[in-house]
Amino acid sequence: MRTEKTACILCSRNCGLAVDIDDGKFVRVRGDEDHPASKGYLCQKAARLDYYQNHADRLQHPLKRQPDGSFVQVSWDEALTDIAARLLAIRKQHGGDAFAFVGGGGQGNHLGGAYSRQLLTAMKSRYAYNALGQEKTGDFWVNGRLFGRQTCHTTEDVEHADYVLFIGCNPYQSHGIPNARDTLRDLRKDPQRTMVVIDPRRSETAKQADIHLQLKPGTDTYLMAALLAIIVRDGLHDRTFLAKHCTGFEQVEQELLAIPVADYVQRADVPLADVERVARGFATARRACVRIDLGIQHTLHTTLNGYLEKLLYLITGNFGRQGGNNLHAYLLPLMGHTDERKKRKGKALKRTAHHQMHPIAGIYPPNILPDEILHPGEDRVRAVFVDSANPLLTYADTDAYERAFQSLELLVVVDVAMTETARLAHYILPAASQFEKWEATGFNLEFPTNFFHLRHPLFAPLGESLPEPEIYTRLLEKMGVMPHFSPLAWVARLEPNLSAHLAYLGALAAMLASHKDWIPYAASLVYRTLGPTLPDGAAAAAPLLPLAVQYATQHYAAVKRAGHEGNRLTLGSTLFHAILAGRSGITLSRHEFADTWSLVKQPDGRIHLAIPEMLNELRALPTELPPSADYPFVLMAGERRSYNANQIFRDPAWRKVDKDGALRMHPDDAKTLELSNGEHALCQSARGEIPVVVEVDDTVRRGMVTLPHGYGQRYKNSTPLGPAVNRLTASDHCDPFSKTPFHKYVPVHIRKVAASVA
Ligand SMILES: Nc1nc2c(c(=O)[nH]1)N[C@H]1C(S)=C(S)[C@@H](COP(=O)(O)OP(=O)(O)OC[C@H]3O[C@@H](n4cnc5c(=O)[nH]c(N)nc54)[C@H](O)[C@@H]3O)O[C@H]1N2
Ligand SMILES: Nc1nc2c(c(=O)[nH]1)N[C@H]1C(S)=C(S)[C@@H](COP(=O)(O)OP(=O)(O)OC[C@H]3O[C@@H](n4cnc5c(=O)[nH]c(N)nc54)[C@H](O)[C@@H]3O)O[C@H]1N2
Ligand code: SF4
Ligand SMILES: [Mo]
Repeated sequence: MRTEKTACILCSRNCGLAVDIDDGKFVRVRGDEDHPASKGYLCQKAARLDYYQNHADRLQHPLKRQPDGSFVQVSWDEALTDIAARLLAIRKQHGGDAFAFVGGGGQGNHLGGAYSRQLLTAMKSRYAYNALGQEKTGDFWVNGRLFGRQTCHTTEDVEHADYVLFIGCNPYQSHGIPNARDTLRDLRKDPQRTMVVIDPRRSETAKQADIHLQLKPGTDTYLMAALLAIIVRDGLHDRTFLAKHCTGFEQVEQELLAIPVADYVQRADVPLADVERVARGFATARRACVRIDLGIQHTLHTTLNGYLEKLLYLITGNFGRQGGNNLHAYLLPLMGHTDERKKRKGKALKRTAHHQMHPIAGIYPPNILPDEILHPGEDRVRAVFVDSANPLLTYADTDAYERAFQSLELLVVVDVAMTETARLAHYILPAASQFEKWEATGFNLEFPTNFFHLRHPLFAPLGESLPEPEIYTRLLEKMGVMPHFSPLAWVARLEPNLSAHLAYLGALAAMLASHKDWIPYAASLVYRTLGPTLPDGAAAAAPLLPLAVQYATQHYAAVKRAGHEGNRLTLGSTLFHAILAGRSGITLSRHEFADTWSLVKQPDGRIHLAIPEMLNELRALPTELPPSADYPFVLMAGERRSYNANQIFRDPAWRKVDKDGALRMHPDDAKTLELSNGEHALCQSARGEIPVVVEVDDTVRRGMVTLPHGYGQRYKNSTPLGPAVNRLTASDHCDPFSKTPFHKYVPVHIRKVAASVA
């Protein structure tokens, strides 16, 4: 038995862990007091991590599908040689647009993404689809217009705010803010601070709130517009801030003053007096911030909601200061910048063949992929790589995904487990688990202090499984896109110290300057050259050297403030060494609040408040349609609860409670349908039907029902365990602009059935 430091991989907080391990198993999981961000915090899910590491669906060998649908074990060499040949043939015959890459990282694994991304360049394709394209791209698009780049991402200083608006998020269960339960408790206990929750369910977070606005599902747009309208009507906006830091306020003000406050509040079905109180309290608080999540991103008017939410903290001047919302720096970039109005290198942005959809932040939305594969045009997508994602359960419209993936000429899945998606693949490539390789995430989204945690392997890779850096580098070598000699071979003789790294970086820059075609493959090049010289087999971490140098250059003073030593030349290498050595994670940088302004990327350094597309949508807001008679309930298809964690666990034994993933329903509705706890029902949408078990629960609004996210796996090839919610969701039920799904607003019909029928 030994104790090791690592981090939790179940949500974006990646809390630091101290784990006792023995014989390939997690024996005990505790919070790591030495982790600079989580400081010993964890939630109940982390204790169950062994169910990720050890279970019956783990993949051990590359598998190739046979014509009869069964899989046979093949060697890595055979698999990668054939995949490379088939990819090259597809590229030659149909061009790069025939290829799409799906996924590339989950809640704990983004290091592999630096490597897998290279495959898109090798295929001459731009089609990167991932989960961010089904939740956050509307938000990224708004950031691009307000702050100048879609990479300008905001964070919220809930810990220091006097007034916090939680809109459509449930941090008690889903986290997303530092040490969520402690932070919420501190907020609740302090009589000087106010916590407001806007949520149609009396969520675990709402139960702790000073004010809960239990609005009708899907009406946040009206409620936020009303809050903003009250603020400008009553002159509570921050004129000094707006004049100094923003442009376009007059246009926004004009639109807001035209909003029929009482009417909008009525649509949201919350008391007007409470809304007035919140508007005033928020706008006059000394320090206030807004935290949002899927409750407004997975529902009607997604992109507009993102705009209104940001206006709340911007027009009140709660930006660029403690306790407000702020921009932050990145070490590993999670997204790019792709402004659909601008031409890139003389060419307009790549639009998809069928939907003519442009990328946002470099990402295409999963809702359109089935159509891009299934449409009859010559320019359809024919080959797909899926990595660290299980679209057959997690993307909207399972039926469409099944048909689309079954029609592909080549589907390759890279995963640690035999998933629903993998079962449709031509090749399944086994990845080493996140505790069997060097890993890290780009969820370093903090400000003013930011952190990074490079995790080291705790166990040997299972069977023949390999880390993604090795899988993709080998594949690129097979495809012949990497240099077939090692131009930096001399680095192997160097000790991994500061001066060697400076010499290496110089040589790398010189080499890439004369071989520009190798630049897109820099991750694998650095992995193959610098990688083997790094201590403890940390080759996969090699691309962090150039990234650390870039970070130290851009945030020099902040990196120094975090205690890293060096000068303009050496600071990046020192930072890289600290990352390699820091088993509990490290503090990357300490910014000052005023630095937020250096992160704003508009040429004039100001925030551009008026976004014409959004103001047009705001002006033309329709009266919401009541749920139809055929589908009288609004289903929240994908709720975060105490025992769900995306698709990271497959063995249902990990759940201590809620084994069925029950449908929550208000007692009055249950009474009308003559349903009681534990009884069976069919939940039917216009798209599909699934069996559910009912849980009568007065925390949901009447007319609303909820099902959890993260169920429906076919563990050991069983029938689906719990609700496979995306059987109910439709590809075209999404935001017209960003194409992100309306998972929190799925009209359904509920019918009681006997257990035998279910
Ligand atoms: N336990 C657990 N935690 C997780 C995950 C997990 O699977 N399990 N997944 C992680 C991931 S990938 C993500 S993206 C985050 C998501 O984290 P959250 O967005 O916080 O989680 P959800 O439960 O999906 O939705 C949040 C809240 O939105 C409310 N809601 C539903 N409809 C509406 C509406 O119309 N308006 C408003 N205002 N609210 C509405 C719900 O009642 C719910 O309380 O969670 C992360 N954390
Ligand atoms: N209806 C509905 N659908 C939803 C949601 C909802 O609320 N409602 N939520 C959405 C949200 S916000 C998200 S983020 C997505 C998440 O859905 P996905 O993006 O599909 O990601 P995950 O569920 O995190 O898991 C993906 C896969 O990664 C595999 N994996 C784990 N570790 C590794 C590794 O080290 N390497 C490799 N190669 N694979 C690994 C797991 O086995 C799993 O199969 O689901 C979305 N789908
Ligand atoms: S699930 Fe999230 S909050 Fe809970 S221990 Fe893991 S990383 Fe921390
Ligand atoms: Mo997510």
